[in-house]
Amino acid sequence: MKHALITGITGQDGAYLSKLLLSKGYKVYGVDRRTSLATTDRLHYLAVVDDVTLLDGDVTDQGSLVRALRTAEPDEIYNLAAQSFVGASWQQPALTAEVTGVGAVNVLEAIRHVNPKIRFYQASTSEMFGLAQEEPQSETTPFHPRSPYAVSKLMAHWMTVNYRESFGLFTCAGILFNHESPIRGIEFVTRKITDGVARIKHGLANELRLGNLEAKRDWGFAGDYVEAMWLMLQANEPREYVVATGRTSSVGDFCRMAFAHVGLNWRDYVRVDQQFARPAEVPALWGNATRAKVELGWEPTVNLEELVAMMVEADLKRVTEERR
Ligand code: NDP
Ligand code: GDR
Repeated sequence: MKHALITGITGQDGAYLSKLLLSKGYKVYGVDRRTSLATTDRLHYLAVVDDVTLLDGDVTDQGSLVRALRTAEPDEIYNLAAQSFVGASWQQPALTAEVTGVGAVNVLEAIRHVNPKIRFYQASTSEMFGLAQEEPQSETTPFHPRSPYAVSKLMAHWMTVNYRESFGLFTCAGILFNHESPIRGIEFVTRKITDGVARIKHGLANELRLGNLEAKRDWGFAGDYVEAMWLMLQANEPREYVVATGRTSSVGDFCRMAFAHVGLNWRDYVRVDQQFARPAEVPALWGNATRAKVELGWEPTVNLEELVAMMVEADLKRVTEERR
């Protein structure tokens, strides 16, 4: 039986990846940091909480990682832990660098010392393209990060490549474009919109305040994207891969589709509020996932219309249950 260790197991992707790996017969361990409230809601939502083993640890605490590796004896490690909210990274840049950047180095160092045969996946991001130098973006597009988050991820990305080149470790980096689901964090724009739509539909709110409506993103479904992570670690050679749908839409487009799903016109409810604008914006991202499709046989299965419907329906259900 293969063993996998996931940092960031309590996040959106950690929950979907746990479900995928369990379905493939893995023994799944997760690094779980100490918090004053439980963080296992997403593992409950996908009904995997009883099937994974949580180990106390934090990616900023090297000793805890070494202990986790010794306990789990993983064949594969997926480093998903991060301060992942771009907006917060300007308020807490040093913490973001420590968790999102140095955290990856700590995991790589633990692998180097405990067992260099462990295969490693790094959660890199399309945010590294930032002020994109070409359209669409692929593995060869130059990087231009625009936030402390993206700069931290770029450091982790190059460390991932460097540990392969320096020590021969099997390290892969997935440059994943935005991916969403009903368990996306509420602060990210898609979930904020679908939650807002559900509240407005149920009469609990009468407007939705957003920042830049013109920003464009290539949005996919998280369940599809964790499949790509796993495929990368099964390949013969470690590489970098872009994972994206190949379609880009604006925040305004997402609003239009989400409100239309419940028969409302988004322009009647959405208000622009500069509070949600960013000091430096990433205006447009659009991915070219040809390498992942050709080399890994990866394909997205959920399109944007289906994703919007899935998320709005889940939030309508949640709000209905909250009101009971
Ligand atoms: P989430 O924000 O939902 O999850 C982040 C996870 O990291 C949580 O489990 C969180 O734990 C954990 N974490 C935070 N700080 C630490 C720490 N110091 N030590 C250990 N764990 C920590 O992110 P997603 O699931 O959306 O994303 C997964 C990864 O992929 C992240 O690295 C993200 O930056 C990256 N990514 C995401 C994309 C997306 O569109 N979703 C696209 C490209 C990259 P807790 O529950 O305790 O807060
Ligand atoms: P992003 O996701 O920054 O792309 O990072 P987010 O959903 O936060 O923003 C997407 C775009 O929407 C614009 N926007 C708003 N964003 C938020 N959060 N709230 C608003 O009210 C709002 N109004 C407009 C933003 O300005 C931006 O242009 C996500 C994270 O998951 C990262 O961890 C990951 O690396 C990238 O996706 C790929």
